[in-house]
Amino acid sequence: MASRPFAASASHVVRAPGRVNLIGEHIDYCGLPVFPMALRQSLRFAFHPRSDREARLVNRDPRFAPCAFAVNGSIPPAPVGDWGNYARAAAQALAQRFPDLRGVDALVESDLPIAAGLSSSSALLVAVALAIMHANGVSVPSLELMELLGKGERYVGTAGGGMDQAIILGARAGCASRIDFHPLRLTPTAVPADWQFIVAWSLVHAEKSGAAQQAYNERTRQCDEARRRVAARLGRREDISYSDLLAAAPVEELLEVAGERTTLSGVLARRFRHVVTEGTRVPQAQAAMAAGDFAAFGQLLDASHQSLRDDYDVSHPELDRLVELAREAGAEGARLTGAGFGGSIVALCRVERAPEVVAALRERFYAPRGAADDVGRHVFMAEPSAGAEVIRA
Ligand code: NG1
Repeated sequence: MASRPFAASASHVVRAPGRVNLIGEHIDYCGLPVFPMALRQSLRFAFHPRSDREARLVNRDPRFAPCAFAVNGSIPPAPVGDWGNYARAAAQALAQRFPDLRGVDALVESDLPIAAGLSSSSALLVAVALAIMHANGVSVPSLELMELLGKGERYVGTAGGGMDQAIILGARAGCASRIDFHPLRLTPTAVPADWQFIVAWSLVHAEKSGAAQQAYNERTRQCDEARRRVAARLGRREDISYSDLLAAAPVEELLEVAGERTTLSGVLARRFRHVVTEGTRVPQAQAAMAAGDFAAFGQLLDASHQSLRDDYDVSHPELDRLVELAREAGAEGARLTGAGFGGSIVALCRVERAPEVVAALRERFYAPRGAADDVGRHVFMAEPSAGAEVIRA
């Protein structure tokens, strides 16, 4: 008997958005606040419950082969880089909390660019978790679920912070959200109607399950080491957090101590400087948005990019070029967004100025690289959107 097309038999669909981080880059794993928003672009996960433990996922994108595994508390991973590991990560995290979960059959489709620094992988992880919970009639309070999935994603080998899972689950339409950690808290701020954030892809894939993973994890270790050494030099407890360090001493004093050769090597001092300066930019950016202070927000974006490029070494010449061109075309500020090493930039301009900025990027960045015809896919207006939800198919 011919089986019905899957989309027709799915009972529910999870919509899980991507995200663009406006500011607060590479500091979520240091426990410092970040300021992202969710995008309209999203992953859709059509599913129906199975009666056994199997999870079977088919992706409409032919680059991703079907994936199947049994939902339990210890799921063997597929080889590094396999997309299905994000699904396994979600299933394992939930199964460790709820025994005897049934699986789902699912069809995945997405209009989120892959490896572009916009969290397509965390969107999949969140979608799988919401689908499995729905299929089993179980729930986890929202903040707890964000934390559970933030830790759960480490299954794939990246020592990530919790920003992506938190914003994908907790975003509010029309707003960016400041996310604080320990304890986790989301504070939405309305994006002013005449501000336009533009996202532009550098054409360089930033595969965080590939080469960039090592570089990413190395940054997390360096931040930890720098924090411990500065704490020791200040006579503080070794396990003091970055937020407590920032509350204990003015940034200038922290930077002075970190800059002493006996405290930190050159590289660690630069990593430390990025973390503490970025940590102070986030509340300033949130206040600037709340006050509608466009120029101040733009300056903070520029300062963040410089710090990520010069102190944190996570930029790429193509990201730097895009930032430069966006600024020359009239953007008020621009920076790389997400983990870097490729991926995308985010630029801020007035709504009416956006077409000019896009036209300039097309002519000066994409055309010389033979990608002018695809500008519609590579550049888009970021619309602050709501978090993930389960809807009836
Ligand atoms: P992306 O851009 O999705 O690779 C990663 C981390 C975030 C955060 C940013 C840098 C994961 C799932 N995501 O995001 O937690 O550290 O880099 O700010 O590890």
